[in-house]
Amino acid sequence: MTTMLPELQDWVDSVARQTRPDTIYWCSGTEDEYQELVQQMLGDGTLTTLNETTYPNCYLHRSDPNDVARVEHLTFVCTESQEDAGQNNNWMSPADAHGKMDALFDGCMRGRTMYVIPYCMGPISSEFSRCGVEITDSPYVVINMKLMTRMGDQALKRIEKEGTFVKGLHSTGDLDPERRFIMHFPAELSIQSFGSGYGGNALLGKKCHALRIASYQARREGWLAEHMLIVGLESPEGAVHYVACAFPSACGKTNLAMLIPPDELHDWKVWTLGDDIAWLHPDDTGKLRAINPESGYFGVVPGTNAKTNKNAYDMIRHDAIFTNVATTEDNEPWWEGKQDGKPAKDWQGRDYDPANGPAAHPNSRFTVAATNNRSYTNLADAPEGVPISAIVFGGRRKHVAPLVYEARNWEHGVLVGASTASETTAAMVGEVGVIRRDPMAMKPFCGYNFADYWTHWLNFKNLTAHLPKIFHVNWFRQNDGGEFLWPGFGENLRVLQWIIERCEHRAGARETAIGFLPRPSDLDTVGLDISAEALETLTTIDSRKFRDELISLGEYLESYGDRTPRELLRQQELVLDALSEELAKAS
Ligand code: GTP
Ligand code: SPV
Ligand code: MN
Repeated sequence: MTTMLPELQDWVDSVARQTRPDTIYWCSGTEDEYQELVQQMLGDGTLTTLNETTYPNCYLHRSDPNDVARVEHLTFVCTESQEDAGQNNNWMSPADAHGKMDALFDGCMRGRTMYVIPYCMGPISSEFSRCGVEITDSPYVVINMKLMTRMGDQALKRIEKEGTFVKGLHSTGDLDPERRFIMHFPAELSIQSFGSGYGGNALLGKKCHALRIASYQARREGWLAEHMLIVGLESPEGAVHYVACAFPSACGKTNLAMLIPPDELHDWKVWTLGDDIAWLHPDDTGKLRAINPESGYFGVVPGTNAKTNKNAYDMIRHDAIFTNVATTEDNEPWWEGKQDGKPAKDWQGRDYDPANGPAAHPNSRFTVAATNNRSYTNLADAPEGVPISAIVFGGRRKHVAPLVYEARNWEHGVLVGASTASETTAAMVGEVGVIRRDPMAMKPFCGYNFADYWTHWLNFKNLTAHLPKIFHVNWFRQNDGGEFLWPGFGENLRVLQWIIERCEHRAGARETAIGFLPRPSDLDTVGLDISAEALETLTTIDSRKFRDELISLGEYLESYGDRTPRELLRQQELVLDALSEELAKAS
């Protein structure tokens, strides 16, 4: 096949001249194509079948043991000026990066098939959607893109009509971590990824396009591309709200997006619109509307069970791809926290031995189409998206951060977002459990200077009349014994309920130096198994510790130099002064 769009045809031809594949294959996105690729990969061992009775149409992929997570240290934003990429990104000049990548791509697809994947991020007919074409030599990438994006003929038609698309070039190369780079060229709307076949490194529609490139475009065009889930909630009284939440990788987005109400709140309805990325646009009526650019989930497997997340547990029982999980004697997938069965082979295919560490890799993942999820709503396909009532930031914090608090106003909320910090997780290569700053959960994903990004956020004050309220949550507070104080998962609806009632001006709160916190009595805790002491800890702040946080936040914001918006520093000073006053009063 070919295309009528000369720019696309020329690019495909030039990539083929450079990479020298044996064959070029244009993906149509049909079910037959998916099945043919699966059969081919079962033949060469890239995939294996799982138990066909209990896990129909489910396959296991074991990635190279050196290639199991995103590689932030090898991910670059290549703008002409280093300042435009900002200290939040690794930077390389476009010329140097092209030189390096050209050498790596030279002849790298010899003996392989080159797949051309036209895809659309967002509903095909939405004005908010953006298209791309990924060229890859990995059939595993093709089948993942099929589940995760609107891919194939429909997307190609839109691309040919529009004439613009993001160019993503990917090769697994030889999987040598020394020859692995994920390069972004925002000004060229292009991405080049070499040497990894894993997740966000290789499925270029996801983090590379829908966050890094899209955030850069969004700044120019007046919208936001964010690392946020989108969830719809209907109260027993029939009020419907949509909430967008930004938590860092492996900090609970997928779980919150498909939560099941606890028994006491069974009259609530919950729908999943997205579990990882939201594109937010101001509409004509002054509201912020969100679409999910993806159409599937690439979710963390460990911890998923019938109690924590029954929707996810059930949705991965059929038509799913598993990457790096363990398997049982019966050839079912197995992972830590599954609470059913036991591992026979670990994620590397070795006989399971606890001495080798967890049976499933901590960043093992499932890939499924969004329609597999019982709480899927076809609003996820609505071209106009949904209006957002509240934006929620959060992180994984053992200490300091309370269960929930509300920012005073938009500008303060931007500070709250910028202050987000979290313990690192297995979603990226590196040490786990170290607290790092992760403003708006976008540290690994913002395609430009964070200081300019905060300015852009603050500007929405002038763009949109009815801005969402902004909140901060923490499900991960621990006691001295290392146990979670908050039960989390479905019970998080109790916090969302307070958030929604705040938006409706119905719920009570206590005003503090950092914003509004619920008193224990402001939360619906009927039937909740939690001690009064734990609840008290979760809903109070230690002003001294918070003051230390604010001081360190100030230093962090200042480290971005002149580009840091004055308004953000002013907000930081306001909170710091209020905390100092509180401490003075107390002493
Ligand atoms: P990415 O896909 O990497 O962006 O991650 P995510 O933000 O979607 O995180 P996910 O929902 O997959 O959760 C990651 C881990 O956190 C899983 O092991 C979950 O079981 C656990 N988790 C999620 N929600 C909660 C919660 O409310 N409380 C506790 N204690 N753990 C949670
Ligand atoms: C994340 O790390 O935030 C993910 C997984 O959602 S990946 O697609 O690998 O980026
Ligand atoms: Mn994510």
